[in-house]
Amino acid sequence: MTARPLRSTVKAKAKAKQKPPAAAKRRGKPLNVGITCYPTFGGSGIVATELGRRLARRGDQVHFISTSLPYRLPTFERNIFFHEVVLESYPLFQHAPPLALALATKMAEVAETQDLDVLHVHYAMPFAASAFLAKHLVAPARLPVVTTLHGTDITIVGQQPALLRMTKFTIESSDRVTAVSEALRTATIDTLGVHKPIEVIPNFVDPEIFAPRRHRPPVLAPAGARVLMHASNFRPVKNVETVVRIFAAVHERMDARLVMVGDGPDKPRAEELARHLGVGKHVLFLGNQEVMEELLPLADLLLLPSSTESFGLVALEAMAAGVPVIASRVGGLPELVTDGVSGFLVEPNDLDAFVRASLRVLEDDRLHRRVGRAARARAVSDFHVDRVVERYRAVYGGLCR
Ligand code: GMT
Repeated sequence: MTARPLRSTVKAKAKAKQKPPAAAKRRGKPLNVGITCYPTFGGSGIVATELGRRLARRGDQVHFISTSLPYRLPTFERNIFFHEVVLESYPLFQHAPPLALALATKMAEVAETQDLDVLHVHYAMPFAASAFLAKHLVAPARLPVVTTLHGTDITIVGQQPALLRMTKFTIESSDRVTAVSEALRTATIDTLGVHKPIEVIPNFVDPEIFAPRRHRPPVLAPAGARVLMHASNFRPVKNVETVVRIFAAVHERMDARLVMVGDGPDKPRAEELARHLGVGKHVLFLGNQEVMEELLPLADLLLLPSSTESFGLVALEAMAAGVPVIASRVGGLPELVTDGVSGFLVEPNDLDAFVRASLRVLEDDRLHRRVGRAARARAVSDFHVDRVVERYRAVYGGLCR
């Protein structure tokens, strides 16, 4: 087996199984959970990784099955194991090695060798298809599959004519389906015609980790300058050029810096636009960063002018850090941000409205403080990691005999 345990030997694992920690015992029998996600930067991978880490901490054994170590997964943590899917190339494969098949093979292998109670895939394509195949590979043994829909797997990728039918079929073949927002649940039913109950389990944040900072060292901007921030994968749906335009307009009125976190296809255009608008030297492109919990509290404002966004995990993380968010009124964002209370919602292409909302909150300290506090309160009360992880755990529990 090519599994790479992150920790421990078979002996330690057997011991953990025999003697669950007291807390886990109170919460029911520890489970063996397989998790598949995209290992690269991106909200779905973060959610899957943080979920797995929490499950492991409460006593479950968590097996990540992926092509590489998910980026937020530490290399050594109790009860967590990593099983690498190795993709072999071959001259006949004109496009790419068949990931879905290699993944299905590895899922089945891990299910059998690790006695998985449940396999949880994050992002429908192609993971729900791989899980479907794995389930059949291990039959007559049981392998309950949970599929969590994250967003573009439904709103963009899953709707491509070449994939639509398979997306719908594999979602419907999952034992349980969850979506990260009500908006995504509705989109799945409306656009794919999925006939299957979909439970909404929102994304989550640990408010101990993402928290406001009382003192903010002037590392991203000189003292006195306001910091506007954006973090994404710089894909067209994120409208990163709009972020730069909003900033340029704000910068005309006050000393400010724009911090752009992440990487992706639209980054060069955003850099070029910043130069073109004459604000190049006030915009910091940081690339992908692992420590969002250290960066976000340094911001005065988070901008998220996406044209579609099923949830907007970075908005939630900013809210937990007490940072007001100005986001598009699209997808699941209204389920997170209450306009004028815990942030601001603006029509996606209304640049003037984004600028007005930004100036309003940056020029009014009392409003800024009030919205920041309300944002944090909302994140803690409705999206606390402990509560959400228990909801996933309940889904698994309902599937395990
Ligand atoms: O395509 C993306 O934007 C990446 C995708 C992902 O896999 O991280 O993001 C989606 O899932 C996140 C986690 O649930 C959500 O917070 C994002 O809103 C969602 N992206 C979109 O809907 C555009």
